[in-house]
Amino acid sequence: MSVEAKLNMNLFVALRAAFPADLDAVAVQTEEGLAYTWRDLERATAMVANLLDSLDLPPDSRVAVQVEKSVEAMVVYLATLRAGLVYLPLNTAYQSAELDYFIENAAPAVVVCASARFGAISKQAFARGVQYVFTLNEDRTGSLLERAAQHSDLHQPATRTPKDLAAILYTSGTTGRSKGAMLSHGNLLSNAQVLKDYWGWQRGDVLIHALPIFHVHGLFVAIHGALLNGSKMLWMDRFEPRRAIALMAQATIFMGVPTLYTRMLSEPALDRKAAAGMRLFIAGSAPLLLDTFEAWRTRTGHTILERYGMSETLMLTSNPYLPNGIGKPTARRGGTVGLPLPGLRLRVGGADGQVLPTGEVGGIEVSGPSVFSGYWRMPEKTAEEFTADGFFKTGDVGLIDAQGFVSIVGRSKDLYISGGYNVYPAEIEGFMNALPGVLETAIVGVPDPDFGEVGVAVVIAKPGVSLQAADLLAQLKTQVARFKVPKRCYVVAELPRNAMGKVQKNLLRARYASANGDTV
Ligand code: MCA
Ligand code: AMP
Repeated sequence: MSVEAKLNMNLFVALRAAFPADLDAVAVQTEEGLAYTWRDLERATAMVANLLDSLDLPPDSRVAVQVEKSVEAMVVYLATLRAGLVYLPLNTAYQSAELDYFIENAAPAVVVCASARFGAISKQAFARGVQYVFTLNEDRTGSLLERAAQHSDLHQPATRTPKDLAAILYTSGTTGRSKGAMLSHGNLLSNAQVLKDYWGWQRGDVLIHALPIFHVHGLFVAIHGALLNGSKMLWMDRFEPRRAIALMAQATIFMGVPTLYTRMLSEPALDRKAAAGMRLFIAGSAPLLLDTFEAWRTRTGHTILERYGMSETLMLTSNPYLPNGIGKPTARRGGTVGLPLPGLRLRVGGADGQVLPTGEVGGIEVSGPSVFSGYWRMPEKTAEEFTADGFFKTGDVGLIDAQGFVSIVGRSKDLYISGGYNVYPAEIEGFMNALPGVLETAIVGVPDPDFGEVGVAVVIAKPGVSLQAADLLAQLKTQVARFKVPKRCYVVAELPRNAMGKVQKNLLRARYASANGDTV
């Protein structure tokens, strides 16, 4: 490697340096039977990066991508890093109003979408000042690859410093609109390196890549993990439990949100034999129920390793992989998210800003190299989320025990997590309140055996209006991502309120916890 390349702290350069010597070995294998070699990844990222370079964009220009999961979509991510631009992934579930906000707020120079959505998205994008809209489809067609094919397959990665922006990930909020968490090359690389060591990635590891690549878990934790270890990925465009179980015979590592584990547990094919060659099962993004942790151990003989993270901070804690500390075996403990990762400082803060002692419950606060620098163009919101001494306030409520294990016991923010996706009731209540005939809505998350939690909407109609719950949900589905749409809706005469007139969501949670909650 040249001295210049060594000084280049572009995340892509570090990932590329970890490619195995045999560039003709398979890097990614799809379920359709396609095999992409490491050389294919090298060449394809070079061609797309050259296309991006040819647009002559200022550094830090954003490339917003809303396409279905595919190996080519991953190539676009890596090429964006390579070209020194900023990647902005957008869930394909997002509807037009949601997309419009992201485009307006992030002001990307480039948007990539499916051909089927080109008409609507390009109109929106050009109206918001986007310069280029390319298409990319699941079947590898579209203008992006057509244009990239005209470019050289050699490319010198753009020089980046650890502080330079690599990606913006939008997270919703309890008030107002979504905020773009700014993640730098240094944030992403430091976290990937820590996880590579902590989880004992080794020669010969093969990852089943089953998660969407719009969010931290599938895009960073999984992809960076495999690439930084030069490991092959078995690529699932969509998770399907039986196929995932069948892939275990050729794999060693699986990463999933708890719903993926409960869905696999529902399959008779899951047993010790199916999982015999696996080394590690990792869960995160939502609480893993103790029942799931134990059922998995009984059925497969493997103990799931649970870890905890956020878009703003990347991975913060992990249950141990190897004996923790020097010669001290520490078991993975169900119901906890493990120990703070090396280099991260994690503490529990009290209501008055004091740091709480071991075992006391309070707000989890963190600082360290993977913690983001702030929200895109929102300095006030950024300032609100950090303590005076620079710790990020996660909004998760928990404790650290005497052995250093962290448990999350609640959240100070009003959100629920459904199948690994965060849903902020305030955002959806806003949409429902704007529907014709709706006076007021309250949305709560209630337990669900499949998604962990699901939303329930409780609605009051305007005087004299008769509302049908099913109609309300159908209308909502045209406006927001499906995973944000409550699974049940009840039209009621009044909502329970405290003396201050505030809706008592705890009472609604209790009342609508079961699928046959009261319909009024
Ligand atoms: C799909 N639906 C959902 C969800 N997913 N509803 C609620 N919650 C969901 N997560 C809707 C569908 O649109 C459909 O609605 C209906 O539910 C049934 O869909 P189904 O076919 O069962 O869903 P699926 O397509 O199989 O998807 C389920 C899934 C998926 C595989 C669990 O949601 C998923 O991949 N989740 C992973 C999310 C993730 O990667 N999170 C990581 C975020 P309709 O019938 O109306 O169409 S990163 C993060 O949290 C931090 C940083 C971290 O620590 O990792
Ligand atoms: P996101 O905003 O999508 O980055 O989601 C981050 C949130 O997911 C965290 O603030 C936690 O509330 C939650 N989370 C992630 N991993 C876990 C876990 N293992 N257990 C409980 N909650 C988790």
